[in-house]
Amino acid sequence: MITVFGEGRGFRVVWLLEEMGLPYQLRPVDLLAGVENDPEYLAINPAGFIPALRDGDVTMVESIAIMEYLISRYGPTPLAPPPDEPTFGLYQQFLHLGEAGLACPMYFVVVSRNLAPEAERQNWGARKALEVFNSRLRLVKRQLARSPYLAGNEFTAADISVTYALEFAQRAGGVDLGTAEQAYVDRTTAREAYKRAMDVCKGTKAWAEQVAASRKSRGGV
Ligand SMILES: N[C@@H](CCC(=O)N[C@@H](CS)C(=O)NCC(=O)O)C(=O)O
Repeated sequence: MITVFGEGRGFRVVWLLEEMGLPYQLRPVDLLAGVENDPEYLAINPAGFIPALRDGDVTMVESIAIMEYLISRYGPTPLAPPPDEPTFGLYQQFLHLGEAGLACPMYFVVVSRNLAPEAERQNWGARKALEVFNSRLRLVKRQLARSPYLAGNEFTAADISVTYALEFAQRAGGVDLGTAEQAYVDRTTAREAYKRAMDVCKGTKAWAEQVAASRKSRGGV
């Protein structure tokens, strides 16, 4: 049985597993309660971040690497174009840009905004990270002007990677998406597998609902 440890970016992995119809279980990891209180998880990932994956004798971290592992191990799947397809380059680029160019810099914006001591919230590193996120977002905007999904006409794992990053930025980073990016997120998150993943990732679902409710109460949509 495949085990996914932790939500956060683990949501990407759960969404992919739902898209691929593979059986799995989610083992929660509560970072807010302090990962140091979870020795079982620290034995899986001594660095203490989430997510991790266990599949038989294979244990690994890094959400994008985990997605690539699952696709290679249990594919082929239409979620990943084969290397001889013209869309393969775009697919690879956006699969990785979703983490390296978007979610990773956004993480430092989010922790500065929400977790840093008051006096350290406005800092050069967080501003630079937001600048990096916004510059990489231009590549997403340009691609969405060309095709409905990031690797062309079909939904792929690259869309899982980038959708996660855009929703993370919206919910926790104070980022307002443009019309095309919002329409894209509405399209990708309308998928049944996304909804099933949300039902499995109870912490993510509760957080998303709480952010949506507080936005509504402030007069947003
Ligand atoms: N590049 C990693 C990032 C993992 C990451 O930063 N996860 C966050 C939560 S989504 C975390 O565990 N943060 C706590 C820490 O880094 O100590 C991935 O894509 O899996």
